[in-house]
Parts: sequence; structure tokens; C-alpha cells
Amino acid sequence: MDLGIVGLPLCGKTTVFNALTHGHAETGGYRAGVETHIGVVKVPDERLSKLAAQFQSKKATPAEVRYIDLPAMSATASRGGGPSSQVLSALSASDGLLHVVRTFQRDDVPHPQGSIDPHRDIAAMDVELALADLAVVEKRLERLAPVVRASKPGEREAGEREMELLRRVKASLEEEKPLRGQTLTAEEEKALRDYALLTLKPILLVVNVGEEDASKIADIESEFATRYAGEGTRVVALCGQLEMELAELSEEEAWEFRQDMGLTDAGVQRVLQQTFDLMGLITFYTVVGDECRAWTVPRGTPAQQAAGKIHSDMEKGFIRAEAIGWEEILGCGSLAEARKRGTLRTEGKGYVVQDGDVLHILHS
Ligand SMILES: Nc1nc2c(ncn2[C@@H]2O[C@H](COP(=O)(O)OP(=O)(O)O)[C@@H](O)[C@H]2O)c(=O)[nH]1
Ligand SMILES: [Mg+2]
Repeated sequence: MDLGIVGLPLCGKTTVFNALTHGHAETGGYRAGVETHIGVVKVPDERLSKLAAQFQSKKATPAEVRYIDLPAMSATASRGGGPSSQVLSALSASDGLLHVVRTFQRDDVPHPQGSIDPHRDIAAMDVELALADLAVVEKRLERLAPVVRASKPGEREAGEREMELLRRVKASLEEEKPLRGQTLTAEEEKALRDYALLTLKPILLVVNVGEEDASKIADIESEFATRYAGEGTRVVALCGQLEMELAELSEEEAWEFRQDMGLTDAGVQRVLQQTFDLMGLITFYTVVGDECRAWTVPRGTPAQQAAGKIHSDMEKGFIRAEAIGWEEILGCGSLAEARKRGTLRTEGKGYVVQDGDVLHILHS
């Protein structure tokens, strides 16, 4: 699961990235604005710890989310042209976007627009993303038109339908409207999936608040959530700078510090939770040899496809899955015991994996 980080220059992208990934990427300076950083967050998971303890696993491997800190799109825009193709391709390859928007005030960190106005910045980013999508759609239309014109009558229809959809999408992008809010049929969404359009990706808005407003974070978060949260959008407010510094401390020290600052929970943890929620992710588990492992898949994923997450051979040669809820297996002690007691279910390839399932995949 990859999330690409977007936001204006100096809004705190790298700071938030460091906070999330316990990273040490340089913030502020020139170099900090042009480098790409990739960081992995291991998802804290109590269920996994309990399973590993039960099975006396030597290794407990948590699920991972990757965050990709990219140079700001606007900062890499060449004169007259769009943002660099490297940034665009990294963003379109991401499963979702994390948009950092700045509310912190600091005289030594100039805002590219000269003033702090998060709502203006959010709108500006929507425009930037919409324009990037518009370029993709226009290019595709240009390529498609002669192909459709030259195709035989029987084959022309599908091409014409695609062009009609692309023209409609183009019209709304020209109005600088993200496609996220548009009503598209499931079929249309599927047709557009290959283009990996940025304004169709789920987006997590991270409001980067100054330390002096730490005690107001909950209010700020709900204010922004009321305005922006909805289908495909979630909101988290946090103090990026503070979270980055707390990421360096032990858990106890960080907790004490938060208490003093009037913070109830870790902002970075909320980012992870909201990432899961936004992406519709669930977690399933495998116990193989001395390793207990957590995996994430989108809610609604069938067993065969989930098996492919573990290994592509498992998906190809999928025979069936044995499944049991994580709590249930704690009561049984082992897969073998659960099998004996008849609580281990046998499921076919179409079985929709449930959050917390322990799966044993049988494959050829
Ligand atoms: N006071 C304060 N400064 C911040 C905060 N977040 C970022 N900064 C500062 O803003 C500057 C730009 O941050 P950086 O993460 O490099 O921004 P980026 O260009 O979006 O990656 C750095 O000097 C950071 O120390 C914050 O929450 N509070
Ligand atoms: Mg940066």
C-alpha cells in the first residue's frame, strides 16, 4: 500500500513523513525540496502480538504502509510546463494521496503564497491535480481519435464510448474540478482505472498545525473534517514538527510529553488509522513455520486474490483456504486443534476475506 505525499513547498511534507516513518530526511533546505524519500510504516497490531504469543512464533511480521515523500509538484514544474514526469509517475503509481496543508505560522519559513491560508492551498492543490489529470486525458483523446476513426464499424463502438467518457471527464477537469466528487458508474470507474488519474485517488488531508495550537487540534480537525471529509477523503490534524520530535523518544517519554501538551493520542497513529479507513483496508493473518504475519487487503477481497498478496503462485494454484477468526484460534491454541474441533472453516476462492481472519492457503 503506497501513499504519495503532496502539498505546496515548505508545508511540512518531509516533516510529516519523518514523523510517520521515524525518518531523518532533511527538512527545510533546498535539497529537502527536491529529493524523494520512501519510508515504511509497520502497522502496530495487538492482534498480531497475541497470535504470535499463542503460536510462540519467533517472528511477528506486521503489515506495512509505504509513504512516499516527493518534491512539491509546483516546485518541479518547468517553465510553462507541468510538474516533472518523475513526480507524476510516482503519484499515479500510488494507491492514495496524503495531502499536507499548512496552518503553522513561522516567519523564518516563508509560505510560497506569502500568507497562511489553508483553504486557499487546498483548493490550489485540487487545481494542480486536476490539471495533471487533464494532461493525461487530453493525450489519450489525441491518440484515440485517429485509431477510432480508422477502426472497423464493429470495433468502433467501444472506442467511441471511451472517447465519450474521456470528453465528459475532460470537461469537468477543465473547470478544475477533481473527479473524486463526480458521479461515475462502476463501469466508468473501471474504464478510467488504467489512467491512474490523481483526482480519483483517495486522499488523506493532513492539517499541519503549529505547536502553539497543539491543544486545539481536535477542534481544528473537526472543523476541516466538516468541510472536506467524505467519500474518498479523510482528515487528520497534527503538529508535524512535534510529532517528528516525539518519534525520536521512547513510547513512555512521548506519552508524558503529549500529556503535558494536552494531546490525547499520537497524531501519527491517527494518520495510520485514517489511512486504513480511507483505503478500506482489512488485515488478515498467516501462521507459517515460526512466523506469524499480518497482511492488508481492501475490504471485499476474495480469498484467491488475497492469497496473491502472499505469493503469486498461491493465487495461480489456489485450491482452497482454511479460515478462522483470530480470537477463535486463540481459544483453540493451534490450527491443528481448531481443525480437530471443526472450527476451522473450509472456504473456496470466492470467499470474501474478513478482518481478523487467520488464513491457511492450500495451493498446487
Ligand atoms: N513550527 C513548525 N515548523 C514546521 C512544522 N512543520 C514543518 N515545519 C518547518 O517548515 C519547514 C519546511 O518543512 P518541510 O517538512 O521541509 O516542508 P516540505 O517542503 O513540505 O517538505 C522546515 O523548516 C520545518 O522545520 C510545524 O508543524 N511547526
Ligand atoms: Mg520536503
